[in-house]
Amino acid sequence: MKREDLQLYFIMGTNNVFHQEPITVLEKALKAGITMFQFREKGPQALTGFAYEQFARQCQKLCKQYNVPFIVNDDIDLAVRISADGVHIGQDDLHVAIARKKIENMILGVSVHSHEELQTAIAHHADYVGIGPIFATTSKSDAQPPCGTYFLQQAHNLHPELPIVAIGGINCTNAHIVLQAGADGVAVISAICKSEDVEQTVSSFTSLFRINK
Ligand code: 3NM
Repeated sequence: MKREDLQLYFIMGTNNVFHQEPITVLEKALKAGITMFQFREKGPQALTGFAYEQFARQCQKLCKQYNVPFIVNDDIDLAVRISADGVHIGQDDLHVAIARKKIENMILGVSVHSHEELQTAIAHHADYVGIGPIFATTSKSDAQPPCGTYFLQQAHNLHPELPIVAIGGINCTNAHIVLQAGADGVAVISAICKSEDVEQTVSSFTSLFRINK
């Protein structure tokens, strides 16, 4: 994984999209320049069974066309079965050490909220960590309270070699704050899923990288 891959990390499941086909949103976002994609099919009306895997494969195929890494949230078995590029796990999911063993050399991303979790992720060779929610979010029902940029900044200063993506309530207007605090990129759901002009939104994010880095 290149750390630039984290610059604009789009996360989506069918639950996050309202007025368009989810796959259309993904295609627009890929065309406009997202750098990584996470398949996160969760929540009350989430797809299950065959439809779930079929949708994952559809998203994966599109990502391949645009040469963008395809990451699966939580579901390590699915990731291995369909040969995804990687897996992202939270602290409630499979323990980092077990995940690393199961996925071998695939990309491993881990959400961390404390120095202890950060150390564990590093010890088990996470390829990147996610830190959040930086700002308030409505996209994750069990999200912790917003944590601001303090921990992000500390994590970056202590481990400058570790790729970090910031998440939670990030949009085109506040993204510069997390980039200045040391994040390599931003992970977003609603900023893109709820955008009326996905291409324009993606371009606004990507232009930040030309200014900030
Ligand atoms: N994980 P939005 S916050 C999936 O803090 C997720 O670990 C978070 O969605 C964490 O960009 C979050 O719409 C939701 O705020 C991000």
